[in-house]
Amino acid sequence: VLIDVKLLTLGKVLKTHWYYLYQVEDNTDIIMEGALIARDRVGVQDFVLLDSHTSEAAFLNNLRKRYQENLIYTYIGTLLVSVNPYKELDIYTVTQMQLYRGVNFFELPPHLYAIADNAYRVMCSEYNNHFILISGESGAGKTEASKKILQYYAVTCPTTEQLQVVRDRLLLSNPVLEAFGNAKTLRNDNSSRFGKYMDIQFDFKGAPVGGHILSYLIEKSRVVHQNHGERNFHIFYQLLEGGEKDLLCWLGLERNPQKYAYLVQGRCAKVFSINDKNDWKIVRKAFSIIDFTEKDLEVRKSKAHPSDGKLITQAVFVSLQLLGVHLSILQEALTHRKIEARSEEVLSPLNVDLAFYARDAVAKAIYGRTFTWLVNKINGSLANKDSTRKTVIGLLDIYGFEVLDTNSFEQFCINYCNEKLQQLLIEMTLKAEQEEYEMEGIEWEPIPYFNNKIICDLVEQKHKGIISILDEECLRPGEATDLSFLEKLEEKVGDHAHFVTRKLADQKTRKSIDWVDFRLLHYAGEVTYCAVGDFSLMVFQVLCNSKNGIVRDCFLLSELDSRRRPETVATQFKNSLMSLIEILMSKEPSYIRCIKPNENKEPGKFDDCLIRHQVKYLGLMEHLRVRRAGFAYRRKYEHFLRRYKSLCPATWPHWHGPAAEGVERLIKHIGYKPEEYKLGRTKIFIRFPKTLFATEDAFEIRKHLLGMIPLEACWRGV
Ligand code: AD9
Ligand code: MG
Repeated sequence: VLIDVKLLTLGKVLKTHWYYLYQVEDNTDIIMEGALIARDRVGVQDFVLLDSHTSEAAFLNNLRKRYQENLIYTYIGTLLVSVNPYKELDIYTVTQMQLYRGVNFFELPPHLYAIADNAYRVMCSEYNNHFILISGESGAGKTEASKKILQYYAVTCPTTEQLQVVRDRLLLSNPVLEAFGNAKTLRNDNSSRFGKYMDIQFDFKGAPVGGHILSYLIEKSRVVHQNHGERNFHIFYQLLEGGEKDLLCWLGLERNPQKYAYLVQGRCAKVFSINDKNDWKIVRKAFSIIDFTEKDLEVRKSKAHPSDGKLITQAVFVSLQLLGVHLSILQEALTHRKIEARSEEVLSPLNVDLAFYARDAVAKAIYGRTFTWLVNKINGSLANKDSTRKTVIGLLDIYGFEVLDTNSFEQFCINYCNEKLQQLLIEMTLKAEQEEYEMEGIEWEPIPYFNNKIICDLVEQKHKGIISILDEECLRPGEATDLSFLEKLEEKVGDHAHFVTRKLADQKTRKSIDWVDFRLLHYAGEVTYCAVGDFSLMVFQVLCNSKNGIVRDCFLLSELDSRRRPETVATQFKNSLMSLIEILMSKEPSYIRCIKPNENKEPGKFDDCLIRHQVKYLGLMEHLRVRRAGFAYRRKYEHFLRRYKSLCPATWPHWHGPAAEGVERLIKHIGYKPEEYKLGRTKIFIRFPKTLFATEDAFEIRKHLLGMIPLEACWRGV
């Protein structure tokens, strides 16, 4: 008997969901139907609960429904999928943070805070280390997510007055690193052009007491070249717009960015969404809190050495002063190269193009090393000096997979990095899954998945991989060319399934084309790389002898000795990635996969094609299949019983025996069939999402009928 249509009683939580709830005297069936209608409208909060088979279409449907209701987060088990809303949502308030604090993972709608809180609580109770890997393509929302997690910890973790300094420094390290390491690109107005791994250290009380940042390969080429519609790093424009008059004068700079060729190649010095002047103020403030001294900020000008009364431009004069080097030495280094001939070093002059190239190389080297210096400086201020044991949560926010029109060495590194992280994720999730079944004594049939190790090997294998081949070529200065590099690649990895050179594609016209690229069939798609490289290591010496302390710190004399047989940038990067993976492997993982909804940075627009591609390459379907092939859900007996005990008279309101027995009684009462579940040593494993789904529904209704919750609080988690 229908007695009332209760739409008016729906509370805030349900406002966005168009529920048709009929309050029917004791007829729970109809209430459940109401919930199903709602589910139809807003999708399920965990893909594992999708009723239909795990098709890509069903997956996308669910994502789209939720996105249109501003529900940007959805789980696949414990992995969080996030779709960039491109608008401010009211879900990051302090009230929201408090809501998620200390609450069981599945009890509230999916959120970054649930992931953050879960890692934190496990860390505190099990005293182990964690990391949160945030991945996704450029503009998908990784950096925003990592900042929000940091804020969550800053607000919700216990702290003391003394520790507030640490907290402020952790938070303010972001604007500084973003000023120097982020830039406007076509894909993202605030694109991170470096990889970042940040450990937040906690003491035994769970208070954040320090931090450490590792940075990966900053995109130096941006310093001297920007594509159309892109900018150089933010800091340059901030300085010109916001820098105090005295400072600019002292640096010999004019306010107008149009004066500087390095800043205006993309023809968009001014960006609508960016307030450079304001950002400069934030960065200045951050500098003072992060403990930069006045000396660091305003290094005394060293004396310039314009030798022989030569006429030089103002720009050269100021550069010499700031770099603290002699004109003649710098000039020589920029316009000559050293050639080793019969164990003698001979200077040979460069032509104009090569000299420009050398100048750009200096600019890039200085910027890259200053960035590293900056990170070290920040680390100094975040360091916790007391030696008591700490646990950490690491946040990994790395540049996303990138396919540009022209893909150079930097894209090669970025994509290789994504390939490695994808592998880590596959291995760790599958491994964890299998280990868990084993530990719990549950039978488990491994499911097939594409292991991208084959691509990682193609890049990194000793002697045979692309990086090794590159290294070999770099050891033959003068002889090696882009073409010889490609020929070597062709010879050594030409028949690899994931490698194609242009030669194969353009066999007939080979003579008439610039044969300078090769293609890799990445996990995420095919990318053509241009093999024009820069392997030069000049000018280092000059900068080691600078009179400017920071420049000297950046170019250490001691490095010169080891430069005889230098490690190439590629090898350095490979090694730094290897140690990153090692760091991560030793910790408990949580994953956030970010998705970019459209190419126009537009709120509310869900571009099916673009999103399908990401779902594919992020491996989300595989992840879901792995989750579903085994058991969709597993819960510790204690947790399962605590949540559902009201569904069985034997366990309600109290169960005094062992939790495992309680669960057995409970599921017998609610009618689980043998094929629906398995009982492990400490957990119950539920095979089908539907089973848990029905239990959840029954639970909500039961809670309402028991008068424990008002109707409007039902299905808040749907
Ligand atoms: V890149 O690989 O560094 O180029 P990210 O880091 O994945 O990229 P970012 O976090 O910078 O992307 O997000 C891009 C923009 O999307 C931000 O500047 C915001 O304007 C917008 N964004 C991202 N996440 C959110 C969010 N949760 N709420 C509102 C968001 N806006
Ligand atoms: Mg970013």
